[in-house]
Parts: sequence; structure tokens; C-alpha cells
Amino acid sequence: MSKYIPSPANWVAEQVELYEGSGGTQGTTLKDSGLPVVIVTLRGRKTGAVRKTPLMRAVDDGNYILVASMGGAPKNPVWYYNLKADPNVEIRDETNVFDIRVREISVSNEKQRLWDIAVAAYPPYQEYQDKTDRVIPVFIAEQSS
Ligand code: F42
Repeated sequence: MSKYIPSPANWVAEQVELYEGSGGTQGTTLKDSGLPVVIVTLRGRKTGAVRKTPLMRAVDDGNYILVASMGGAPKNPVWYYNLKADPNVEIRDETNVFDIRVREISVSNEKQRLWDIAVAAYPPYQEYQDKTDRVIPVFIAEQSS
């Protein structure tokens, strides 16, 4: 079993601790927004360590949509590169936990469809896209394989 390295961002590490420590019954929303969050457990591509990344919950017909927005920052979050290197993740959605494979969506019509669902779930994603020059990557985690 690999070592777990918490996020260097304290508010993120604290949310993970509360969410996972409570078995998915506490800390399951983003701050004051009340909007639901999932925890994605993945592997660091250089350290091989276990990393845990909270993301907003956006779902298309039972499949989770993962949006690498990082608040509209100019660079992709590091977890984007970790997922490209190893797409096998665990997703915790409150008390439900799934082992699942993710893939990046680049086909434009499918990406637009998933993007629209993600923005409906979390409207600030659109503001983040508008303020950055990069095209925000989107992954899908398909429950059925
Ligand atoms: N971020 C999003 O992008 N989208 C969301 O929808 C989102 C929602 C959300 C909700 C709640 C919450 O608490 C946080 C939320 N975040 C969301 C923030 C998200 O959880 C991440 O913190 C954020 O996207 C930044 O991701 P990051 O992977 O860049 O994390 C940074 C802080 C981090 O952990 N950096 C590490 C570090 O030490 O600087 C690197 C960790 C790492 O993966 N290292 C790799 C390794 O091998 O271990 C090496 C990677 C390499 O290539 O160098």
C-alpha cells in the first residue's frame, strides 16, 4: 500500500480528512455553496504516492464528470497529469465508493455536452473558462465498462 500524501493546500487537506474520516457523511459540500463534492483518490505520477483530490460532483447518466478547472488558473492542476499517467482512480461520492477508470474527453461535441452539464452543476466553471487562455480539460469516469 502506497503512502498517502495530503494536499499542501490546507483547506483541501482538511476537507479530505473530514469527508473521508466521517465515512462520507460530513464535509461533503464546497464551503458555503452547499454544492456536492466527490473525493478522487489517484496516484502521483512521480512519487507513486496516494493523492486525494476533492472535485465538484457533476454526473451524466451515472458517470462522473471531472473538471480540471483549478479556479481558472493559467496552468492545469497537477492531478490532471497524474490522471493522464494513471487513469485508475477511486471516487467517493458521500458513502458510495467506486473503483473506476477515467478518460479525457477531447471530441468537441461530446466535450461541449459534458461541459454544459458540469456548468449546470457548478456555474463558476464557466467563469473560470472565461478568465483563462487554456482550454479546461474534462474527464469522464464511466461506471459501466
Ligand atoms: N479543483 C478543480 O480543478 N476542480 C474542481 O471542481 C474542484 C473542486 C473542489 C472542491 C472542494 C475542494 O476542497 C477542492 C476543490 N478543487 C477543485 C481543488 C482541487 O482539489 C485541487 O486542490 C486543485 O485542483 C489543485 O490540484 P493540484 O493537483 O495542482 O494540487 C496541488 C495543490 C498539489 O497537491 N500539489 C502537489 C504539490 O506538492 O505541489 C503536487 C502533488 C502531486 O500530484 N505530485 C505528483 C506526485 O508524483 O506525487 C507529481 C506531479 C508532477 O508531475 O510533478
